[in-house]
Amino acid sequence: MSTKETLIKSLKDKKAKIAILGLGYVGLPLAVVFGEAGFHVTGVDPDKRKVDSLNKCVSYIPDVKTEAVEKLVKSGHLTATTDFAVLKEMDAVSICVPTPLRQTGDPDMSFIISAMDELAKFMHKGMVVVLESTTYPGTTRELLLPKLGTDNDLKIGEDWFLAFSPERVDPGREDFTTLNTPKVVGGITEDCGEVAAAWYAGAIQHIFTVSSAEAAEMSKLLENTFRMINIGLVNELAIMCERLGVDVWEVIDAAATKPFGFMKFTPGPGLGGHCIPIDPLYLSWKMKSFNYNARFIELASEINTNMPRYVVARILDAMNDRGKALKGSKVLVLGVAYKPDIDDVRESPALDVIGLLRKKGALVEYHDPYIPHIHHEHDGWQMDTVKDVMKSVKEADAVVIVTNHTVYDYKAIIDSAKFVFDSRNATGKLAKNNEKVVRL
Ligand code: SAJ
Repeated sequence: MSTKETLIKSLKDKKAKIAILGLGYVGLPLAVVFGEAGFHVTGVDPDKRKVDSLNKCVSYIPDVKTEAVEKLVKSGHLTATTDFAVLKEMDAVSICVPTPLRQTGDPDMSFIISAMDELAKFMHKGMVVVLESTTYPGTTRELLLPKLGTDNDLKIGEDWFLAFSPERVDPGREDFTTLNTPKVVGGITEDCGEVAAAWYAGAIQHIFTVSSAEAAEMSKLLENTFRMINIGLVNELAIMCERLGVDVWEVIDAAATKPFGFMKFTPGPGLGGHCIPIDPLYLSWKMKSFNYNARFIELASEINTNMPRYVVARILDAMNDRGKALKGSKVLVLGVAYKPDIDDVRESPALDVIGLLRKKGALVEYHDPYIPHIHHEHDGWQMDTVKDVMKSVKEADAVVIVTNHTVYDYKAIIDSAKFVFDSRNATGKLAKNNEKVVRL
């Protein structure tokens, strides 16, 4: 049997040893899905706290139940280590490390490069490697292929196999998980795609194979660029509707009654999270090397990035209309996580809104049941959440809803507040003909 046939057989028999590099919100769910499918999985992460937690049968990712980890660790289907040397025993390796942006807006490939440099030391014949981290098209072929294969005298598609398969984890979502979300797989060669698909099909319910790693890389960027651009569209619609004196929320609800050919997005104070505001910029960055300017991405990014400033300008106008200067006023910001009902503040527009309000001289406090403390790295300020939200609502000159957590009682907030600016339409019908409430 060829190396490929032997590897596919060991994958189908679940005898192949699996490693997941990076045990975060993507890697840990993937490790559990492979473990529960019957594979023996070794999680590798430089963060000793993560490794120790898992080996003590405790999950640190909300989407992964501790009971699931405990069962796999006790049955021997899941172990964790900080020692990359285990990779020399592995047959299949999935790389799930972060791909943030640098301050300059360029891709930060340092996590992929350090994982790749470690893996390169332990590459051997008969391995399949899959990159899951969202990145610019070409990364798998241009970066991983030479470093992992060529430098180790391993012939791609014969001695070893390399593919890209984008992660589609949506933190907090329960209906679609790693197990049942269709998984796109694209290989450096056709044989690479076949081996990677055979591996993933052993654990994940639906596999969609594309003809190349680049097609798989690009499909992920389309998914998230689609979202970013449509959010930019409705944000600009909010600005236009305000000029026209039209209620943007009513307009969107009306358009959303169309049962086909429309997908509802809602305006807000800006774009947060570690996917949507960042992934599309990997594509526009790559296109610059082809002397191509990805105008849709640049424009949407400009609109979305400007939304915190637009929100503060609207607050300032609304308070002026009520004879109140923003300077010296007490402003309470409700919700700072990047989206409702989660505890993640990465790239949250709330930090920009608070920073701009402070620059206008407002006395700003915040409340968020999920985020006890925030700090603005660039401007250097930090603060703790207020403890008694309704007391702070009563004392504030203005309450600004930035993240519409479902835990808030918006009717009670409106009743107790002097003035509410609602950037998320959290107040909905309560805002209708209510002098106390202004919506984006
Ligand atoms: N946002 C809006 N208006 C919208 C939708 C979102 O302003 O109509 C804002 C959110 O408040 C947030 C940001 O955009 O600040 C991102 O929101 P998101 O719903 O896209 O949430 P994420 O960042 O958790 O996106 C993830 C993505 N998952 C992956 O990239 C693997 C995305 O592809 C998913 O579609 C999305 O979850 C989801 O389905 O909610």
